Amino acid sequence: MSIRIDAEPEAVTAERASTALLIIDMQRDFLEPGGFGESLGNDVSRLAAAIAPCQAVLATARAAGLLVIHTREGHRPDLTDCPPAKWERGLPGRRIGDPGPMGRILIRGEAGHDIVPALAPAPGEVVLDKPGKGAFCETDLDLILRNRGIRTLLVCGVTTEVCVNTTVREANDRGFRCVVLADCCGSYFPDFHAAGLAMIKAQGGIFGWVSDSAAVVRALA
Ligand code: C5J
Repeated sequence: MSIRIDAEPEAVTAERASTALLIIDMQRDFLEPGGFGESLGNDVSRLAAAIAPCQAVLATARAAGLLVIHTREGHRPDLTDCPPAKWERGLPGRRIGDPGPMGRILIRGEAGHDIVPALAPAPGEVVLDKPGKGAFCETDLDLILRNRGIRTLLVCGVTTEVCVNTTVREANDRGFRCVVLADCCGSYFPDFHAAGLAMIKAQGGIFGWVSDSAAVVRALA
């Protein structure tokens, strides 16, 4: 069955069976008061604003039978999968693996690494642990999408300019069509959020489309 999603720079037509929902890094440490993100001085409400729109899209995607994939950015406790070039860029005492307010920072299994309860994965949904910013880097995401015949991705998550943008660029180069849902994404920096969306849809949609939760709910209803 075909769906038509209102988007910029133009509406997107896709097959429901070949469309997946990809929710990027909606983790407690990035979104919740008292987490790692807030400990760096960030206003986490800018990210938390994306939770309710994501919930609406997630409920609709589940009801429509779409493949749902949740990602989490994080590393093994021994940091063997954390490139030194990534680790060394953190502030001293606030580096990956250091003790944080919700457990060791960006370490798998720690409380802060979990997805926020409002968007908890349902049984059977894919949860993908990724060591990089992009969700394709050193993961089996490409394999999963191709095995399931996916061609179009509805993309939500944080942060717009880092993990969402990196993943969308990777996906575009691999031949997937990406529809980024503006109100389902967030950044600590409003300018970066706006620019991160603008550059996706510029020049006729140079590496994707930008839409929103209401348009996806309408399309899948
Ligand atoms: C994500 C980050 N998820 N900004 N991580 O965007 O470090």
